[in-house]
Order: sequence, then structure tokens, then C-alpha cells
Amino acid sequence: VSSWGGLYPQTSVSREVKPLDGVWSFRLSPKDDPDKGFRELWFEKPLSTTGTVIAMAVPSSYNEVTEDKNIREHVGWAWYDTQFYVPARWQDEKKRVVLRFGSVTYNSIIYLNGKAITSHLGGHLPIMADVTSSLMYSSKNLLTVAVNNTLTPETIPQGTIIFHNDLSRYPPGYFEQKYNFDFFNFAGIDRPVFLYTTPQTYVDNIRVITKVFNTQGSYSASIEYDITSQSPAGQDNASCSVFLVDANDTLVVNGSSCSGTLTVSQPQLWWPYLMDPIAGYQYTLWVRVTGSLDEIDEYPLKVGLREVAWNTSGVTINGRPLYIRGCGKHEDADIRGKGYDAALVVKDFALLKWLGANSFRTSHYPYAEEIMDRADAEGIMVIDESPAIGLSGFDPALRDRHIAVMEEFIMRDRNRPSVIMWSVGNEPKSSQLAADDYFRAVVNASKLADPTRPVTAVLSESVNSDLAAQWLDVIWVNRYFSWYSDTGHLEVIQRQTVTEFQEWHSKFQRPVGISEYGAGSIPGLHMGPSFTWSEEYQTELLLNNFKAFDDLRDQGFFMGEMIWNFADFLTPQEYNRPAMCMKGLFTRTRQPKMAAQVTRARYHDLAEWD
Ligand code: GCB
Repeated sequence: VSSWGGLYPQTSVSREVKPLDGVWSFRLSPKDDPDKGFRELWFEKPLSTTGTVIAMAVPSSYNEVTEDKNIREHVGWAWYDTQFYVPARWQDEKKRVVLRFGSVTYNSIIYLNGKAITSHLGGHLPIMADVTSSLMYSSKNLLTVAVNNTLTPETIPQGTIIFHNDLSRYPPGYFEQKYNFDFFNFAGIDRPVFLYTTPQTYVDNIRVITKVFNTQGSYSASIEYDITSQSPAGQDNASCSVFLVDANDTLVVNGSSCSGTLTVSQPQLWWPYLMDPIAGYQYTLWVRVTGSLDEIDEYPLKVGLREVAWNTSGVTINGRPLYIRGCGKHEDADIRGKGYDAALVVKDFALLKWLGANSFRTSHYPYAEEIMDRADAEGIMVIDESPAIGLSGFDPALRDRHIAVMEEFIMRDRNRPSVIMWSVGNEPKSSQLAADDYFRAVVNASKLADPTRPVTAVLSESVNSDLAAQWLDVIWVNRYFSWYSDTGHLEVIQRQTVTEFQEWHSKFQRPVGISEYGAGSIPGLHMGPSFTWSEEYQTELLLNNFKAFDDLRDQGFFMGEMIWNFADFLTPQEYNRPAMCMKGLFTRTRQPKMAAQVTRARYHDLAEWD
């Protein structure tokens, strides 16, 4: 994988971590002179010496933080910088030092002390660069980031730039960024930034595959592990040892090779929330590599013991049938946009559990690793979705980019127990002829990268025109009966939903589920009898869907239900949505609407173990 973002930075006896988050300097490249920063070499000296800068929070999307409309609506390059020292002893101790961004959205070029050290295509995934020889150990360092949010037919997600050339109507050079998704196109350094150290001999990557065996009601589990390490030139390969400890740090089993299988008898399995009294249980696999000069690196990897399996009618976890109840989400909140915020994440998991949800989908891009950590620890299952939303065209260059993104993304999340399936994307224009070969290639590449989880896509074309479903292990479909079709006619939902999903299953013989349904509601708007946009309408729409799902569940191929959306989220400026997509069970500030209450009642009723 060309842009492997590296293991998440963690401390150990051999590793230090230094966060670089805080308030950085920021300025935009003018819209009519996008390359100004490069021409004037803004990365060679502090940004503040190149012109007027403002303060910008890192991590955060930059769009909603200030009072400047140009910043919110910016299209093109934006520049950030910060200055910092590193301990001089890092050099004396011959530390290897790595710079790591959780993500920069979208394309970025990163400079350290005036030199480009790395660049990355696309947002939502980590970026790592070995900066050992670029750092200054006896003076201040300057870190500069140029980030561009422009979307084109070649980027994932796609967008188009529309030029308005009629000078009687628009100023010279006027253009607009258009994109075919409904969430606001937030950008910037939106996840934490770290420097971390390792010894010269170090753990580079780890893969674990967990299996669960059930012999007459008694479980055992295995962990297949594979460690990649690096050693300085001229030295022999490092040797490896692994130690599996339980949640109390008690040693369970150990191993002494760089790849092998550990067996855990009487395991505490990883179970989803409300499926077992203990949800989200994790062991820690301590990975130790020892260089030929006795240099040691240690890295702790959390491991949940669980196995996902699937056939033509359903999905199981640890051999037990799974029924997925949850919602689509967004990384979205006021002020910070898609910026990682620990308080918000803790709140969101509290709300998911209050609802009785056992899952969410990372609609429509990979979420922050810190969010995925919570999902692992809380037992909330994740349908892990790539940033490919609404794709069309399907030319070979897009396919290759898409495959590269899938490989990078799967490499980041493949060890996570919470991730139960990969979604290659949301609502592709999968009735276009080129979709057939395209999805065969993208799905096959994803399955090659991880054969242990089902690969899916979230579809929206009609059952008879879609050309992607045939390649998928499980099929999710978005349907907005009584909202985008038959608006106002709640009475048709049950019939239409049942018919629709029966058709998908009978045509493709796969497990099927509904990945989005819902209605917008203005919080506090009450109308009886229910009327579109009222809380009553949203609530009754859900209740009618629930009836359909119960009918479908009886037929044995329906794998789950997910409401669109967990919370209201910001849209682009439009005339058909009032600033936000209002389909949230919660408001953007996470206060419950009436629909949240009925969802909570249903999801707790559906919970498997009570
Ligand atoms: C969809 C999209 C989702 C939108 C939703 C809506 O089908 O997948 O991103 O937000 O509809 O509310 O229109």
C-alpha cells in the first residue's frame, strides 16, 4: 500500500508521543490566485511573515470556526503552520521520529523546515512521514501544511468545478465547486497531529485475524498474527515475541515468532452491545521486536476475539445470527465541522447506547481512529465505508484510485473487532454499464485485502438496473418511501418496503438490509395529524417502517435496519434543506427528537439477550 499511514501512535517503554495539536497559523491562497503560496514559497518561512494570518484550531475543519464567509466557502489551497521544539536527547538517543496526521482533508502537501516531506491524495486517512533527518534538534522547527479541498471527476469523492464565463452576469474567473452529496464539504487538518519516536529497529505493521470455535457450547479462540519490522541497514532482521494479556493485564498466552497462531482457551469473546452482558471485551497483544544489537521496540495492539461469517441469507458473529440495528452517522458538529472532538465522541457513544443501537455506518468516509477505538471498546459494530459517495463515470483511473483507497483504508482498520463489513461506497450510479466491471474489480481487490469480512456497497438504483449487487457479499439499500417518493403517504411504506427487499433477495440470493430510510423533521414542529417536516411525521414514518421490518425478519434474509441519520448535519447552501439535513434522531447539538424515543423503545426490544 503506497500510502500506509502507520500504526496509531501509542506510548510504550520504547516509544514517546508528542501531540502537536493546538492553535496554528492559517491563511487562504486567494481564490483568483490559487498557486500564490507555492510561487511565493510560503513553506520556507513562517506564514505570518508572508501576509496576514489568523489563528486556526487543530484538529478542526477550518470552515465554521471563524466569522469569515470566504473561509467557510473556500475552494482551493489553504495553508497552516506551527513551530515547535523536540527534545535534544532524541538525537543523542538515536531515536527514529515520525510525524503523523490522523487525516488532512483532502489533498495535502506537508513541509518540514522548508522542505516537502510527504503528500497525500484524499482525506479521512492517516499520513505518516519519517522525519528523523528533517528535524532540527537544537532549534525551532517549522511545520507547514498546504491543503486543497477541490473535488473533480477524478477525486474520491467526486465533484465538478463550474466556470461562469458570462461577464455580464459574473465577475472574471468566477467558478463554483459542485458535488453530488448533501453534506457540507468540510476541509482542513481535521484529526490529531503527533510526533512519535521509535527505536531504529521497530514494529512497522501488525495484522491479526481472530477465529472462534464452538465445541458443544464451549468456546475457544485463535489469533493469527503477522508482524512486520524494520531494522537499520546492515543489521539482521529483528526477532519477535508476543504476549497476550487480558483486560487486567494478566498474561494469557505468548509466542516467539514474527508470525504464528495463538490459542486462547476459555476466551472472553468480543460481543456487540446488548448481545451479551459483557460487550466490547478486548485483550492487548504486546508485540516486541528485538534487533540484532538488542534494541527493543514494543507496541500494544488491542484485540477483540470474534469471528464474522456470512452466507446467502445472513451474517453471524461467533456463530450467532446477527441483526443489525443502528444508524448512519456523520462526523459533523457545529464550529468544528468534521474535526475530531473527544467530548463529542463520548457523547455520541452514550447516545447510541441509550438508543440501544448495536451499530453504525461510517457514512460516507472513514472516521477518525479515535472514534473507531470507542466502537471497539463499547461493542458497537461498524459498517466501515470508504469515501466513495455517489460515484459515476467508472473509468479505469477512478477504479485504480478507488482500489488504492480501499487498500489504504482496510490496512488502517483491519485489526478492529468492531468492523464487521467493508462498504466500498454509497449510492454509486450503478446502473451505468461501466459499473459492472468496475465493481467486480473494486470488490475483488477489497476481498483480497481482507477475506475475513463481507464486502458490501450501499445501493440506491432499482433492483433491475443495478449492476453492482451481483459482486457483493451482502446487499444494503437506501429507500425513502413516503419521503422522496409518495411524499406524505405513510400508508404505502409497509407494502413498498416489504416488496422491495423481497425483490433484492430473490434476485441476488444474498442477505439484504436497509441502510437508510427516514424523514426530515424540524425540532419542535408538531402537527396532528402528522404532516411532512413535523416530528410526528418523522416518528410515524419510522413506526411504519418497523412494521415492514418485522414482516421481513420473519422471512429469514433481512439482516438489519439503519435509520438515516443519527443527528442533523450541515448541508451546502440550498433552497430545499434548511441549512441542515433534518433527518436526525438528534439535533445537531445532540438533543433528542420524538423519533429518538420510538427508536429507543424498538432497539431495546430487539436486543438479543434480554
Ligand atoms: C441519501 C444519501 C445521504 C443523504 C440522504 C438524504 O440517500 O445516501 O447521504 O443525506 O439520502 O437525506 O437525502
